[in-house]
Amino acid sequence: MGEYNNQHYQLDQTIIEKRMQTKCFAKRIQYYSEVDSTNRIAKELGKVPGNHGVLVLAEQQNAGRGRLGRNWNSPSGNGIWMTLVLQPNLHPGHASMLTIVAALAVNNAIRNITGLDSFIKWPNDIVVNGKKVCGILTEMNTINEKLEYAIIGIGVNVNQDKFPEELKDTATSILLEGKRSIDRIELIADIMKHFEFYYDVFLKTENLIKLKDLYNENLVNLNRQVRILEKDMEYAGIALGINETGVLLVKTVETVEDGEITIIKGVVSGEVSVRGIYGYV
Ligand code: BT5
Repeated sequence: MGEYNNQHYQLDQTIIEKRMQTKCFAKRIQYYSEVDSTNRIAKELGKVPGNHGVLVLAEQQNAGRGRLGRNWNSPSGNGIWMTLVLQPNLHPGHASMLTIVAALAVNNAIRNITGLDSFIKWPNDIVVNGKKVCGILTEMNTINEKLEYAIIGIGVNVNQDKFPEELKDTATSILLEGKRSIDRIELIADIMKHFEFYYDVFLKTENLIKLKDLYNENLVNLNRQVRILEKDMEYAGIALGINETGVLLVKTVETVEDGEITIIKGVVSGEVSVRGIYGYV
């Protein structure tokens, strides 16, 4: 019976491959005990035809990356640091929606495996109790306007019991929130199962028409006041959820000569962050 501590169990490539309940995603895993960034490796694999569905997984990253060149803290033994290689027949302009599809999958898997009330923070974070438990980084390459690959990097804080000083106010782990350590392999398998399912739904229309309601139900800021931080400007509004292209709709009030008008703005992911009025969420 007794609860065992998975922190001491290494991720093992063949064991994980066997535990996948998917048709294609992560049926082949490329495992590293230490790597600079699984996204970097995945890009190499993405250039080689036939690697659709390969998962790059690392026990530790020494140069894990977030968006806009930010760092991603990826210590050994406690996290899930992985990148899925996709080579879909997809319009390059539609590939950024894969982040939304992945976020939906990770959020559902975390809820399913841990019972925690996790939420999606548009576009690429999963949060529990207002702190970030997962970040997603999608990157892609095109050749002659055709998508060569899209790679989806997923970092989940699983069994960390503490974070470095600069992260401790905004980052958390499943262990810290759920008060028990969990089997990382079970969570990886469930993320892949959900991801493959939602991905198939997404590919049929190349938009989020069938997924957006579910996504919005799980959106942490839904109908709440948010601040949108763009490169050179910041504004506030109410987050109304995403539309079928993954754009976040925000209701803002603008002052005009003879009063105020309400405008619905579409926020496109990229160089933009969403914050709560008082903090991270
Ligand atoms: C992200 O960027 O959230 C995308 C993170 C993607 C990480 C995965 S791990 C596997 C794959 N390989 C990689 O090299 N990357 C992917 P962004 O929204 O820019 O958030 C980055 C910010 O999150 C940093 O500036 C920190 O403030 C914070 N942060 C860094 N490490 C964190 C962690 N482990 N947990 C929570 N927050 C973290």
